[in-house]
Amino acid sequence: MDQQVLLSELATDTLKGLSSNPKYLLSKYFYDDAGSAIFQEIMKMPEYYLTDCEHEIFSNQKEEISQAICPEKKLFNLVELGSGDGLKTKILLKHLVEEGIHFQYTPIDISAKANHELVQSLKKELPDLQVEAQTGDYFQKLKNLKGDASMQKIILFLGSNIGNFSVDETTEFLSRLSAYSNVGDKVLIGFDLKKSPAIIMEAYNDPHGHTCRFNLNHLVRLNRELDADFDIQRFEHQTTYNPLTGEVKSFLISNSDQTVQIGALEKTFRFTKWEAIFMERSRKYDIQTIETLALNHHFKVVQNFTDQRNYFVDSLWEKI
Ligand code: AVJ
Repeated sequence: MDQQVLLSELATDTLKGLSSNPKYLLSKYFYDDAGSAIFQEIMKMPEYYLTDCEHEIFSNQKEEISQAICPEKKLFNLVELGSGDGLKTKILLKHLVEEGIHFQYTPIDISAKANHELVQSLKKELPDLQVEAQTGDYFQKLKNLKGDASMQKIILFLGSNIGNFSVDETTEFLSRLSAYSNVGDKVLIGFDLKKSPAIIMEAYNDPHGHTCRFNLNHLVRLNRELDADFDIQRFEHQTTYNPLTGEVKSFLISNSDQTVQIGALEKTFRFTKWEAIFMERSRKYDIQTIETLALNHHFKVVQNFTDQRNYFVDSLWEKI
């Protein structure tokens, strides 16, 4: 049933995106099974510093993070939005369990498969941990959690996933996060920071070809799931970085005049030579902007946890 709902959502979003001018596709659809596997490859590239930085933050500062999220050692609910494989979170989970801190872990993910694997691995690695995995849209799930004001919530949104949002989407996301939080609840959000453009470009543009494959896989997915006939030889991948806005933008560019049929939409789309499809944004932030974002949404910044090179920050906020 879920599959059906997702499919029709993919169809509607694809119709909307490819009928727009300029054309776009939504980055949330990168993560089918093949795309998730390619993203694992991206995370393993030495040039993709984001994962290493956040891993370093969690490894080196787990004591400080634990202390800051639960100074009173009261029972709390650790909620993670888009938990995925939970690799970095496990460092924190292990530490909290070792410290004898009482909490429940609620990973929320759109992928039932990812959730199942996470729960299975936690059963083995941390058998005493209380886990309540939830599959589905995280705003729906968060809404349900708001009612339970008896337990403080700590909400994790890691990995610079927030960077995918436009300015409007960021406002929408943080407004809802704020609305579903009670005073005293906390959120820990991973932001990638502005840095030398050369370093950023190395991470996205594209030393091993993984990012290109990641983007083209979106078209392959449309071929399979929407009965489309994209010829991936006829699209080139390109990334730009704008240091004013902090936005990395990823494009697939048609290298010829062509038409593409999408069976499930019963439609044909024309691409002119060198026309671009906007595929993804990955926004880079500065600390000042992060603090303004927090205040604008009724949070105060409790503490910023950065890596040694100051490339990345996990920013801890409290609802006021
Ligand atoms: C998973 C959204 C954090 O934007 O850096 C990596 C996805 N895209 N390389 C990012 C991605 C191209 C990644 N996020």
